[in-house]
Amino acid sequence: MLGHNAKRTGAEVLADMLAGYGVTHVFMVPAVLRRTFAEMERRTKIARIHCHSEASAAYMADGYARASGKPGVCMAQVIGALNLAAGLRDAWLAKSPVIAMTGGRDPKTKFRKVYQEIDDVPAFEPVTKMNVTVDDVSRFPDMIRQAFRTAVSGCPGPVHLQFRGNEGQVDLEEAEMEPMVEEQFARVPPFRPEPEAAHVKRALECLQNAEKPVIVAGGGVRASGAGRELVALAEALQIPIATSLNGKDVIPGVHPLSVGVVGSYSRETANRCVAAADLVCFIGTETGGMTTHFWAVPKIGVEAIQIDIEPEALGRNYPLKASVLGDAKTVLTKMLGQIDKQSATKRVKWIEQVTAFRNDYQAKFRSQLESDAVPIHPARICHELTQHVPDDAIVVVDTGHAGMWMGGMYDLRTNTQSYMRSAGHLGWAFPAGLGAKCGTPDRPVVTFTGDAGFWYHIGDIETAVRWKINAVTVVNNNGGGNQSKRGFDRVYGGTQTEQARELWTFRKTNFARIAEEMGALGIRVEDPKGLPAALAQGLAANRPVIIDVVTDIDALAPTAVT
Ligand SMILES: Cc1ncc(C[n+]2csc(CCOP(=O)(O)OP(=O)(O)O)c2C)c(N)n1
Ligand SMILES: [Mg+2]
Repeated sequence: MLGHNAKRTGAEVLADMLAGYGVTHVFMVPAVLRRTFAEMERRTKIARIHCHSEASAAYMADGYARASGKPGVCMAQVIGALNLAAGLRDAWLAKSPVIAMTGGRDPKTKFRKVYQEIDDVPAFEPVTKMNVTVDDVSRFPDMIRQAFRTAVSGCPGPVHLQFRGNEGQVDLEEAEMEPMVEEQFARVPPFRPEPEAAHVKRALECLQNAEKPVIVAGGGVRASGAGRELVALAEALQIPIATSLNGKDVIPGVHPLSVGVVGSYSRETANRCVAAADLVCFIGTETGGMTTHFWAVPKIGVEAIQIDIEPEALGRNYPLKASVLGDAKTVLTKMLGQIDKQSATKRVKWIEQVTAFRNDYQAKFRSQLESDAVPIHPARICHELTQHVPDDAIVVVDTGHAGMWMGGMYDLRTNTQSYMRSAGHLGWAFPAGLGAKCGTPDRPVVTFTGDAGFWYHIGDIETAVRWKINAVTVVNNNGGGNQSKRGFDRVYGGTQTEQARELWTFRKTNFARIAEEMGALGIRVEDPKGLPAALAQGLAANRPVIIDVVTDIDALAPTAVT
């Protein structure tokens, strides 16, 4: 209250509030909010991770958020603001609570061609839930609270605060104000909205009456922490579960009712199961193009029901027989309280068919998964990770081929393992894995990326070494971006010329040696039999580790089955 509070600088208030919300790391390229960084050092234990690009700062904050459930904080001065905005796009697509802070314009000088300055605010509009300017220091307490509240509430997502001054120098000013923290908004989910009883009943009836139902579970189930309830419902009613890429860790892949990831970067078991179903129950998924292979799996017109925390998600792409608005865990718990287990008997045949789909996949892909080929087949890396990643690990995966190989061929073994994937940006995984390790320092983090993906932020090996961020990164190093191979084959009429290969191949590079030069542990693997020992050595190293796996440039991941 004005007149009652001590005078404080914006920097003191911001530092105290970040600490109060439980923020342990912020990710940035200097210089932004300089005084705040000095106050963080004096007043808090927050680690100030200075990285090599604003995009990687945003990806680290995103990885931190997805691993810990707490908002990830990233920052940039005015000239770096759009690099940071670019890095928020993956968080936006994945619905990850990231708080971005930038320096911005001063009303005293704007429109006078200040060095490095443009109006950055509009560029944050498509990638944020809240995009505001903090022009007066007295607004620090309420705007920062609103940023946390917005980032984690409902469907989570990024927010942006632009502070006055190219480096946010408004933090130097003083006002009578108190740091205020609302602990409820320090992590996802702050609320668990209750569904309407009649809607739950109707959806459950649909599930129980179906003979061949399937559940498609997405990132909303993950954000709600509803994996156990989901699996309990599926077991009680004998319903197979497919997931989106974003929801891959809501059920272990080894569970007999798991059919894997459905859609474009998928496993054929899931696509066959979803295509054959007589009822699809979508939970916490936006039913987007990736998860449905552009609405081909399942086809529009299939009988469908949906559970989501966002009203506008319900029925967006598939007309529904029943829709339930609410938190996934709350809805599933209510369903579990009133199920008719007897109804499972009508699904015995369906589960036999689903088991056959599972067995077909294993038989068809075993030779790739267990391949002894040199150069190494990427499927073999997935197989070794399935077997050797620790029970409490977080696996972080890049997009493109990395997303296809791992989405389709890697299996979580336990419900204590986690999986996070790029929502589309090549290069996201390596920094996101570092952020995940900062957010959950007691858990092993294993990142899987292609070499093209790794090149983007390779400089942040040095960041990992400097800050002792001991993640293990496995590089599927085939000397090119070979997901592009099929596309260039097509446009070159079947056979590629040397010039065509210029469009997707690189110089052969030893990433283990580069890692060593930067102070990390580098391990090069050329024979697949060396993979388990390399992983064991990497996981035990207590240092940042790059495992450079030399793979076959001609190996192409299976495409979606429709
Ligand atoms: C920011 C961004 N730019 C471009 C792409 C398109 N893209 C997808 S995969 C890929 C190549 C991937 O190469 P690599 O990481 O080496 O994996 P590989 O296909 O060789 O296994 C490209 C360029 C993308 N997904 N994101
Ligand atoms: Mg590659």
